[in-house]
Amino acid sequence: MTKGLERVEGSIEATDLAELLLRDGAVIVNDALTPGQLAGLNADLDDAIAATAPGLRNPTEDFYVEFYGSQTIRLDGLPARSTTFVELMQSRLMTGVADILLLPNCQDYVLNTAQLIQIGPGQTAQMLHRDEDAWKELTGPKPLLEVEAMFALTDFTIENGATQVVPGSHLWPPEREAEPHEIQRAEMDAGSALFYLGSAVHGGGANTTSDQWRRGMFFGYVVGWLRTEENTFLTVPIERVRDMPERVQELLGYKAHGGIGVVDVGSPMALLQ
Ligand SMILES: O=C(O)CCC(=O)C(=O)O
Ligand SMILES: [Fe+2]
Repeated sequence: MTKGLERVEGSIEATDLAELLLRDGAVIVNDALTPGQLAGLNADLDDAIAATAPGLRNPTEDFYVEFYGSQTIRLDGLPARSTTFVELMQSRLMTGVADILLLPNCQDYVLNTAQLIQIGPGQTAQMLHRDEDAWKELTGPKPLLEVEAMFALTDFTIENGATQVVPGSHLWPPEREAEPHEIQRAEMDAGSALFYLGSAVHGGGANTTSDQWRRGMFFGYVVGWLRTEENTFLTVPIERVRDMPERVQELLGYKAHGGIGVVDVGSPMALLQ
């Protein structure tokens, strides 16, 4: 039987939300943003969105051109772009569920990525995926790595690309694919959010309108050990790296690993040219 997508109010306790996430893998939280936070995020990001063309600028692999969408505007670096985003990083529900679900698996968690995702008219549906597949080399039993939320900054509708999500799929074996009837859509009003686990199957929806943009902002926390021992991006100034051999630049982490280690959702090598 098809499993529906649970909806709760923004006043829910983090412990209850974490329990629902463990049960379903994904839950809609109504009014996850205050009206001030919704307006703040949109205002902080409006100019950058207006100045950004759809599609990737420096894709790390051809695969990501299609995966991230040629009719979709994506922006990262959100902590530097939006003071409202910085406030949200400490929001009760995000830190609450991350404390409960990730701290058993790490000393502390870190921001994995935050992206403004504005799906434009004509964008086809994104391939369904699990965000934790970014680390697909980790096979076999693994702890939960990531908790995330997609915040609707405009209303999310079936027509404009509301996120596709498969409740219960976080418990599936990695090879199981969703049947069409198992896919739910995260229709929600601006200010609401889809909370989900990195192990839950989901993807952006198709935008079949001719004139609407679906604006969403998602961010996730991952276990803090998913990184290198030395933080060479801070110990070695980028001006010095520019003068180093290309192979050394790659070895210092400026070569993305598929979708990991990206800047502007693309290759950091572009910063060295
Ligand atoms: O835009 C969406 O609704 C989901 C996007 C997504 O899942 C992703 O880019 O990983
Ligand atoms: Fe995703």
